[in-house]
Amino acid sequence: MAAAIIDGRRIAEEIRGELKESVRALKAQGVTPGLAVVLVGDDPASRSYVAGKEKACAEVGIHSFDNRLPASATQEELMGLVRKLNGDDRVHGILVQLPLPRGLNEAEVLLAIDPDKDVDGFHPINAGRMMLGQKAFLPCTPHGVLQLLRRSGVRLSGLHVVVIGRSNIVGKPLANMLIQKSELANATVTVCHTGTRDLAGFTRQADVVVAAAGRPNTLTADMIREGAVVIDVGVNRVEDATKKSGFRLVGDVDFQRVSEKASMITPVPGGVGPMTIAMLLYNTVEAAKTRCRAMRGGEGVAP
Ligand code: BQF
Repeated sequence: MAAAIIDGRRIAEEIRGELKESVRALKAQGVTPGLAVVLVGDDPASRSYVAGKEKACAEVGIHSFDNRLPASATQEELMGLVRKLNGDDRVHGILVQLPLPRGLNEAEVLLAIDPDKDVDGFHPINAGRMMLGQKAFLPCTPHGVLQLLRRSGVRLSGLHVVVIGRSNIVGKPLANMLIQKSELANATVTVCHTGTRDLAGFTRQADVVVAAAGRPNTLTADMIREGAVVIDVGVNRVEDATKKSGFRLVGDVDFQRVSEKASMITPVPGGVGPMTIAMLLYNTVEAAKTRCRAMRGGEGVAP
């Protein structure tokens, strides 16, 4: 089977179009959604991700506040900045670009972000709410994967999804979201990782495989069932002398071969990556809506 390519750029654009409408409505009520972006240090990949996020904000009408600290910044400086942003009423969402430079305590920084401004969904409060099926900011990449599947017509209910990877940012939250008894999910989930014996034995039983291992060629054609749906979350830079940048992006999947056997597959670039950014914008707009409602009396004392 030659797989249909799931076009993440197109679906992300569709979502940005929906968000533009919401932003218009918010602005009409006097609220401009604001996202504070915090970049510490000068890692080239992080700079490029931040640039992409700020550009996407501008496109839908979200005001982005750019905050940069040198790699030499102390934990206290960073904590001070986060606290300042927590108290800034123009800021509805706070994004601290990860990974932080060596020596900075990521967990402590994420814990300092106001959970109601935690648009990355990494605060333990949001992780807990999500796991309990309560309203929460959902981590952007896993939420992007769910939206990509839904908008491609894949109904997950009852399907067997094999997730490869158990990171706090992708694998763990995605597995939790997939098992929720909800419209988007209700799947049967297997989580595989570097400690899994006979990975192929699991992936061959999957209706949907999500590769989020962070290593090229983790998923090869012999490892999937004919007609499986394959989602590639990997974003790996590999050297490529023919590129101006000196590298190209590849996923975790052997795209060439796997796409001959799968029924649907996401490319890299242009698959999950653009959806990650779209869901960040979505969370920021949701944060602004919540504050807009609070201003309009939702939090007032009963008459
Ligand atoms: C695309 C990320 C690892 C570590 C920290 C579009 C992105 C990537 C690819 C992007 C990522 C990966 C981000 C494409 C944000 C996804 O066209 O394929 C967008 O910007 N991402 C990040 O902020 O931090 C990371 C991966």
